[in-house]
Amino acid sequence: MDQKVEPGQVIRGDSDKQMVNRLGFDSLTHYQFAHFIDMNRDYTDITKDLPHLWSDISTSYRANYYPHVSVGWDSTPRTFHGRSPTPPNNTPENFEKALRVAKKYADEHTNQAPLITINSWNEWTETSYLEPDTKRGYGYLEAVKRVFLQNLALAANGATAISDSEKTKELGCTGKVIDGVIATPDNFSNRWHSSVDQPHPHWVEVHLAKPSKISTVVIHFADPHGYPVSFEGTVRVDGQKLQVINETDSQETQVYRAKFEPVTTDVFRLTILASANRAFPNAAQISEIELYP
Ligand SMILES: [Ca+2]
Repeated sequence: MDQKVEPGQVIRGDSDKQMVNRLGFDSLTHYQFAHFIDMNRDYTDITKDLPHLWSDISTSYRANYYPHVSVGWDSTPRTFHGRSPTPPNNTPENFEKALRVAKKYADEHTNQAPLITINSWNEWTETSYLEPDTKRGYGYLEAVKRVFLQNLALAANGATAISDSEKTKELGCTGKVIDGVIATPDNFSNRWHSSVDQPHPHWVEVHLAKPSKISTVVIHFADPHGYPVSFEGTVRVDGQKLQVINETDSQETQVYRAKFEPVTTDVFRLTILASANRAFPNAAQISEIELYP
């Protein structure tokens, strides 16, 4: 048993391990890859080393070790000299692979909390941040979402979609509401577009692979001039229709998010009663519908 440290007492000569044990910490993690990993190489090579590095640390300390993932590392925004190695190829795709390695580690260590740490939300001066920017957009945040949240409405997860109608020049477009591709204001070709020959209401319906609990819907719109302003979302429960969202004067031009009481269902229908573009009053369009537990 290590000697207890009293308030004000000075202990010299301890190793990191001795000090952590002496102070009685019950968990450990890291703040940055740069503090425990050779950074002078490709981000994908760093990722390969993570599992055995974490395991070595975990077995060296009494406290639980929680795996850490850094978005990147480059401190030159705030330093003029002494440039340190900066690992290339920390793309959102490779960051996602590192997160999957961390999730696997957490899933395998069932004796501790399912927790990982990420550097960071907004460490811009070390070029390690999740926040969106002009280079990667929402790429890093989308990577976190893909790893830790299962979008039940994805075609890749067995969902299918039907709609009341499609625009003649975009036949087959209904499937685009569940393909995982999200329109941007500059390129909104990834969308379901209703017939322009029939008036509102229009609807698009997502059928899940199996009845599942959902409590969150995210709806991505397409043309920033043609977003829905009045719409409702319903689910089917025991053959009955249950309304979970209802908006009559929405001003959101790109994405709508809503949480509701958890409900188990296999069908979500979005019915659009009116859209914003008065030049095309019959047109309704949606780029993506996401459903989460
Ligand atoms: Ca889509």
